[in-house]
Amino acid sequence: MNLVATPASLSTASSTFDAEFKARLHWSADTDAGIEQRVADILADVQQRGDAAVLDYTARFDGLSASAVAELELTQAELKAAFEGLPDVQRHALESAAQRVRSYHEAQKKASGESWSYHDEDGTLLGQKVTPLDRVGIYVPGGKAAYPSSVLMNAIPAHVAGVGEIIMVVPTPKGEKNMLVLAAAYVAGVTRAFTIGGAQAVAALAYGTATVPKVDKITGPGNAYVASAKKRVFGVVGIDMIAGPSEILVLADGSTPPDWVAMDLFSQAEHDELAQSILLCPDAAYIDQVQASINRLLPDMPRREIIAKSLTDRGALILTRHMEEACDIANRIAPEHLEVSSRDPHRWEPLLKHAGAIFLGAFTSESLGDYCAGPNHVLPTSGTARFSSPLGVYDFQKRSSLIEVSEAGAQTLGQIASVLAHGEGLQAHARAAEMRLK
Ligand code: HSO
Ligand code: ZN
Repeated sequence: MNLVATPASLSTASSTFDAEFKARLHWSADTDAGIEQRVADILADVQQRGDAAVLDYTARFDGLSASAVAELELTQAELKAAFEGLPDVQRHALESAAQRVRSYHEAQKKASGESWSYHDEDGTLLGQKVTPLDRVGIYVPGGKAAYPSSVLMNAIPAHVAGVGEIIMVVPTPKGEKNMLVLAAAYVAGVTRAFTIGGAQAVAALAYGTATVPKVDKITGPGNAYVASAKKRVFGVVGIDMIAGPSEILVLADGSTPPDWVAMDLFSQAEHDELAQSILLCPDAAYIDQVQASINRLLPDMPRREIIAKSLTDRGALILTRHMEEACDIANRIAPEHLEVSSRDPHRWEPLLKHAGAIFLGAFTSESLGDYCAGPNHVLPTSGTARFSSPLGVYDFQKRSSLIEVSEAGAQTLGQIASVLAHGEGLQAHARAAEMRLK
């Protein structure tokens, strides 16, 4: 295996840049028809047979047999014991991360998640009432992508929003539990947890079974089956987003040690062969230095094969004409993570519009954001940062409009409504407004 990763070297000055760039960037969320059909069948089966179907699929796909779904539930005592059984350093790290994520989301709730109202000139009250969802489901992947940090990032904003019950599902192949995931569930305030996964778990949460309670919204990442199941149950329940492979874009002015930048590119590349790491920089000599760092550091990385494939297939080191152009291209890519690795990050930040999260300055490694800085690490991918936002408290709340029309207000509004209702040919609407006129 050739471990020398050679991200494509592109120059914005070349005439082929746009075409090469588009080809490299492309990723599609489409799932193949076979998966779609199998998922549709599983959803229909769980909807019909409930617990019995969940048990069948869990035995078949996860090699985990039980005679009742209740046996697949993790008790609060088990979650607590998992937390207490961790080595001190892990317990403290988990608690510190949780505390920082909680503080951040509490600030988010204060800034944009509260009810508001005002009175107009007729004394009519108008406003918006913000309420938490009653019950949400959090999908936590099992196996190689089991991330305790993602448990914190999904459950804590739900908890801060005031969600009544947080139901976690986590596939547990052959019954082998990930103690850090269980401990994170405890720290984050998960209400109930089941060792089930796949499309069958999504179906159980969406439709409810005798044992698994029906939720109002499902969040959390998963494989192609889970993504397809989430898309299909959308409408019956809310969903957060369909996450694509991780992405990092580093915008560098050449002032950060090149090894730091190389490692930051690795940090997302190591997630997945389909992950994308891109460097944009106006300094050709610096790009060569980063390439040299990549070549020197890669052989020692335990996940070097994944990193090498990701960098070779989807990575790019791009020479731009200047930093302004780099900012412009960053906006076109709208990456999940955008590092501004510059001695003057605040000069460039105002030019940046589209990114899931923006990391300012050489010390702000993206990996700190993945675990413990405080902001959420569930972020829009594949260019969707053009129109969507990080997972947040607002995803676990909804809004109701509030209207209390005063007697004076009924006169003003009644006349307007009456005219418009007649225009639409809706007599009952018009009469309802007119009856309240003096
Ligand atoms: N970077 C990932 C989240 C994560 N990283 C979890 C490490 N653990 C989201 O793009
Ligand atoms: Zn990560």
